[in-house]
Amino acid sequence: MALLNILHHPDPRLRTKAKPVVEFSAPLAKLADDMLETMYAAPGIGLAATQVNVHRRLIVVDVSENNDNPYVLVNPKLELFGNKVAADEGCLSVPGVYERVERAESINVTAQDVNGEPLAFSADGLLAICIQHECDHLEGKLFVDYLSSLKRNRINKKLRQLAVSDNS
Ligand code: GNR
Ligand code: NI
Repeated sequence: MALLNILHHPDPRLRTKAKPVVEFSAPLAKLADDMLETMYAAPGIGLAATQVNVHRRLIVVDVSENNDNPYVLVNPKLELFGNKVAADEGCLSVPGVYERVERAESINVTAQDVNGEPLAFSADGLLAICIQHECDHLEGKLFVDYLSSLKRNRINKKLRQLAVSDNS
């Protein structure tokens, strides 16, 4: 087990489109374990491989109260349906920023597990929001992309200043 470093916006590596996972072997299982440990430690309710600078299609999610319901989704595909719902979102790659984002209320998910076995389920509520947020990361998309340019520019300025003070 190991904690992984999380990239922070506006790091250009967060804009990378992830490639499919094709090899289901021990290093993938280790990455999934390390991502779960990193997510719980943060603490967060989801983490995409992109955020730890691994550009493969793998996300982990756990929206349970007691951190006892982890999902590891490899090569996830989403079908969105239902109404749009607006909820406040945050992101471990955009620290300190919480803004309202509209998402589909419900999703059908197909994916593979860490062994390559197919899985399928439906979700709504926070789980559906979080899985949509994580799948966006795999496309190089961040929740701030949905905000007005005024808000986004303010966030970019604030985070660039944070990054500068980290390095000095
Ligand atoms: O921890 C997280 N909380 C959260 C809250 C509302 C909507 C999405 C999220 S995901 C976020 C962790 C993260 O950045 N995952 O990519
Ligand atoms: Ni995020």
